[in-house]
Amino acid sequence: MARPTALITGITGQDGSYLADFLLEKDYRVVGVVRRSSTENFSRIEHIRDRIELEQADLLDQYSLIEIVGRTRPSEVYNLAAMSFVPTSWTQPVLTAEFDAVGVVRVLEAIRLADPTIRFYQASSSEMFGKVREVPQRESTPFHPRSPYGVAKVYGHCITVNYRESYDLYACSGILFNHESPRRGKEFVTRKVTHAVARIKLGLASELRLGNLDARRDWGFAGDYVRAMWLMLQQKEPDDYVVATGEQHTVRELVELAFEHAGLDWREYVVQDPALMRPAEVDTLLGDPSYARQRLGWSPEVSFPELVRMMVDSDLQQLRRSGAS
Ligand code: NAP
Ligand code: G4F
Repeated sequence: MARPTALITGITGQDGSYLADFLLEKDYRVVGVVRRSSTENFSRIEHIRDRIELEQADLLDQYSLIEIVGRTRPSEVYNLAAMSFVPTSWTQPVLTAEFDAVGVVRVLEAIRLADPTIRFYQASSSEMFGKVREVPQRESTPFHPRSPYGVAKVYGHCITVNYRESYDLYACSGILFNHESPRRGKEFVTRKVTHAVARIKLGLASELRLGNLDARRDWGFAGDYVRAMWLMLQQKEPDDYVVATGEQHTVRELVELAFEHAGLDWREYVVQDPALMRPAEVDTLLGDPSYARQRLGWSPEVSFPELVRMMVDSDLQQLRRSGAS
């Protein structure tokens, strides 16, 4: 049998890089979509650069997507590309809507025109639940987004469901709760904390400024979550799934664990900064992954303390290797 081809938008991001690793292990031909930039940043996929194909296209450009889907003939398309940092969505709301909302329908249109048998995964988000209507959140929980990012993701989710119902596409929306890793961007709170802990430990910094320490999140490991994405596209029928650990922690707990792992007392270093508070916060997120467990046989393998320790250790190692201490 010929190798299946997967096309990944957002391959240079955290999830794209883990998904590419995972699909290569399964002997897929992996085609990654990258947008043109004056300086390449392929650091997350450097280790697999010679095993994947990279193609230039942009979620803002309909023709580039039609051309790439038509030419590379994938059997699966994973749409992971997005402006993914919630605070930026208040300063660039129109761009966020273009990437994260209209971008999804551009990819769906490319599939519909090139080959409607292609299986499609949309990276939806627990941010859609926002001001949560029930605890824990499941597939049927109503949405109440609290940021332009969350609003755009609701459109992406709904248009995916709509194309499934209108055109009979095999289109799935994965409602993923926060997932992290050593490859997480340094602006997100987990990596911001673990990177700062490593810098403080090595004498490179003496303070960490944070916003809301009381926010609660359901944090998992990105390597576990890309497995769920793939499983969604291997079923008989397409559907939408919540992917989460079913466990919740505060930002304060994250901070305590990370500093403790490095033998430091967080109270000596953490400063709360009102400038880092959000105009409308998502106070609490807790997912119910029972449907994914039951239908996909999926469950997370890395616990929250393991995840935090993995990230602190990786940041320490990276800084030491770069000779930073
Ligand atoms: P990430 O690390 O920020 O990666 C985002 C990717 O999107 C990057 O590869 C980026 O490319 C690409 N991108 C952005 N705008 C683009 C455009 N106009 N055209 C083409 N590519 C573009 O995000 P992530 O954490 O891997 O998340 C992956 C997806 O899952 C996103 O859609 C995110 O919203 C969603 N999600 C994430 C989480 C989470 O906790 N991580 C939870 C739920 C949903 P550049 O390298 O060129 O910037
Ligand atoms: O790490 P965060 O920036 O992630 P957030 O906003 O939950 O969004 C992430 O998860 C979503 C899934 O629910 C994804 F869709 C989205 O793309 C992204 O991956 O913030 C987590 C919490 C927030 O409540 C924030 O207010 O941490 C709080 N926080 C406190 N101090 C901080 C900080 N967040 C950041 N980024 N920086 C701080 O200094």
